[in-house]
Amino acid sequence: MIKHFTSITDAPNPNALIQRALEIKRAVRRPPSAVHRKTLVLLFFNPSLRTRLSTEKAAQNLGMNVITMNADAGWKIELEDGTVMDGDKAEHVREAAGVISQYADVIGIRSFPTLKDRDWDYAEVVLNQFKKYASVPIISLESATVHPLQSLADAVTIEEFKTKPRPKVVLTWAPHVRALPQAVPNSFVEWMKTRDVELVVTHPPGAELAQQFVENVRVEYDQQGAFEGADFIYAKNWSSYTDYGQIISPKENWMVTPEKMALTDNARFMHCLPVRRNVVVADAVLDDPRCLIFEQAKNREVAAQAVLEEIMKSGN
Ligand code: AN0
Ligand code: CP
Repeated sequence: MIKHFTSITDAPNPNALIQRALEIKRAVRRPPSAVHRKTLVLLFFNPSLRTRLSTEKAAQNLGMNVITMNADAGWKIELEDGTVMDGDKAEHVREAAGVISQYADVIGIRSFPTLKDRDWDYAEVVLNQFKKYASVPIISLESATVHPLQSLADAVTIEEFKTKPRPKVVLTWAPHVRALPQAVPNSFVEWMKTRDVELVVTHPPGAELAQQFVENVRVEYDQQGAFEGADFIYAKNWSSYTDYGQIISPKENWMVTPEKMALTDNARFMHCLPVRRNVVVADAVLDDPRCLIFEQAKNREVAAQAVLEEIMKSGN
């Protein structure tokens, strides 16, 4: 029995501890399968409410251990190969990813774009360096350019709430006071393209998304025209891709209002959250019973669970 463990003087028999650690290691190496619990390590380089809670809960539902690290403050990691590390970055991603892989069976990473260097962001340097140097599977918790767990949950939600075989799904740009990533719209479009839906993207000039995402997608600059006959309105702000990272400020008001929703075919309103009330969307739309924001948030859990289960099935 030891009370504290702050120095060797706290351990009456250091050798006993060494031997016990080696014993544990041998047992862990050959685990009875029912006892060995898989471990998920979640690394957040940016804050999160939904992704963090839903992914932790999904992992717990599967009987996994979860370790979450908030890496948004103070942990500066070197991502470039071959650099002389004489600046402020104390650890290279090679070691960080390699070390986390010693504890984790799966690693989740949330990493927003810089919104300054488009090529760097769209090369997905953070995610790809972890993928390259970790020895276990990597899950995106929203990377620089996509947010697949969100889009999977959104696709599940649309599947649940559609009342027509081929609903009209409208992704509308909406205003915001800060420059936000294109990850959610990029991903939403990518996933909707695989579904049996009539997809329309509407945004003001200057808000064009990257060609690789919107190729063959109907884009309309007239928001109200796009809303006509819609079954789902999915609102999201994003900053400019062409004038990279800049806030777009159109002359007309692109906020989603009850008046605009009245143009639809009694559409359901969707947003990934967090949302700024009366900037992105009016209170009356969010508080209307046809709004699906909590259903979307709820579906984040089953989406994450389905993904984790699939990864585990692959024998990882
Ligand atoms: C983030 C974004 O636009 O990517 C997170 C959305 C899931 N949104 C905000 O920071 C408001
Ligand atoms: N929608 C979403 O991913 O929210 P968080 O940023 O809170 O995780």
